[in-house]
Amino acid sequence: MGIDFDAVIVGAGFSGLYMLYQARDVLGVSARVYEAGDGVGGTWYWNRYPGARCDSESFYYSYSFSEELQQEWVWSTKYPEQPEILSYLDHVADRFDLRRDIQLSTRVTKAVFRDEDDCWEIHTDDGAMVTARFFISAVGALSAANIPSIPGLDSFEGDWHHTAAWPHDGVDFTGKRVGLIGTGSTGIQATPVIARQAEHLYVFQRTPNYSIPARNYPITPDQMAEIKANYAEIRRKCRESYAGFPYDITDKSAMDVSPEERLATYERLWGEEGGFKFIYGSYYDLLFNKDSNDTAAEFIRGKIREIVEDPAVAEKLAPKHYPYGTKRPPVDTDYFETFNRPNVTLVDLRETPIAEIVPSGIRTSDTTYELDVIVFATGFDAVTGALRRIDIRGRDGRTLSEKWEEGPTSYLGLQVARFPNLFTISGPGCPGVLANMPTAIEHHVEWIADCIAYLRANGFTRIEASSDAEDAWVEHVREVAERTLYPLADSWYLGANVPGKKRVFMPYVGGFLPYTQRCQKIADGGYEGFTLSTM
Ligand code: NA7
Repeated sequence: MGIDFDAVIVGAGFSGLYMLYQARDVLGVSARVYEAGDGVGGTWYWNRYPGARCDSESFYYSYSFSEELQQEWVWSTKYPEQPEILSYLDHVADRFDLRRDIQLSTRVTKAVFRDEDDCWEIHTDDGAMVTARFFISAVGALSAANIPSIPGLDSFEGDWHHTAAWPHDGVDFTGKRVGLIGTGSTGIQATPVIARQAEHLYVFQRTPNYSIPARNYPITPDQMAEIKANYAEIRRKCRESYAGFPYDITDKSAMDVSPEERLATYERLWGEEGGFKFIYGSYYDLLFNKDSNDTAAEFIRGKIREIVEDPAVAEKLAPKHYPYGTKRPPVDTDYFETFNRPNVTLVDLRETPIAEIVPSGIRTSDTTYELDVIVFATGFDAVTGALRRIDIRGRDGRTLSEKWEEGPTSYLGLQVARFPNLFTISGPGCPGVLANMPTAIEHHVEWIADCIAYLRANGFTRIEASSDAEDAWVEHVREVAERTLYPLADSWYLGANVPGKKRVFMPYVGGFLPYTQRCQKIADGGYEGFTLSTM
């Protein structure tokens, strides 16, 4: 039986585009990408909600693999908006002539491993089936939308949208009463923008968030020239860091400095720098030491109380029940300020939970909010959701979804035992979602490409993570997470946002550099923990 492709890749976002480039143009193997959307871009194709932008700075939230690409592309601002990132990815697809191997508007529905000839049968929603030696998931860790099953949604007479499936021609909120559910990074970006247009915006908050101002600015030609001249150093810093960000890491604990010095640091990071530097460029132990964390958390609560004029609203917006940074820290522009607008109301769902959706709006335990539009900014079935929605069957016929019923397992976040020749870019158990994604993605893609090159050079047709290596890695991921404050929050890192999802801390928090070094050592040692074989 012949095989149609060396590699089939699912998804044409940051991961899938680069995986295709590596497979086809670097390794020289045949590859096909299937993408459900009718354009490339992944996250940046789907998330078109008002205010959607990157929380990482443009000059490092981008590919590093091509010097020409990074030298020719010009970013307009520190934090680009969704359309700009989408046009960057469109440019990448054109520049590297990737489109001819991408089949758009096609969803992979099923994939079955064929034991007899070490290949995958991949089924798509157009009724076709192709075979491939390697099946590579580039489906994205934050792509399976989480729409809560609130009773009565079907009865709602207005419009409703999830932020990750936003209409391409936009939504006009003018004169509308809007209810927005969710105050994660997405809700926090969307709130100020919707509030400026809507007649009235009701923000339904289940958990308040420690959001840091972005301090966005346009990048001048001189600044861009300086960034371009320094790309080598910026990229080196990203690769050698704890989380893929090019920030200078301090070895100081927040408890090692005087209260005055700490306050000055936090004021500078809040007032001038903004964004992720607050967590990744302040004190090394904010995520390890509760006392240190308390100093940052209290500082942020103080800022919320300063900004929000109504003290009762400020108290509701000030997070108190989990440490700062243990849920993904949002980055905002005028989020807390928006609650001073007369057309914005905060609804605290801890006090008055949603009872149901009714034809005219949302009914909480104490009143009904009359609405024309409901916006679900309720996040994702993160990391595992998109893969579990595909019927993937490994060598014993068991599905990946069944295997992960009791929590996700993987070896290095790259492979799953009993699923040979399946690679999972940004799978569970890797630093990806905690890191600067493009840096983490480039690492995974290059590791997979090197692995395929090794298998081909040595005549192997199959690679599979051993169950022992997988068990040991899952245990290591758990044990490293236990040493941090992360498990103290009900976050999507833990699957806590999806009812019924097994609570397992999914990202690897042992540090990006130690992780990549370990992956390299495993590869250099002939893929320790994997079984390599020939048909
Ligand atoms: P998040 O960060 O998961 O935020 C989702 C928000 O929706 C969060 O405030 C949730 O509250 C809330 N939520 C979820 N389900 C419900 C229900 N049933 N009722 C009320 N509120 C609910 O998703 P985002 O899209 O904001 O961000 C995802 C990632 O994208 C982000 O971390 C970045 O990496 C980019 P909760 O906190 O669970 O109580």
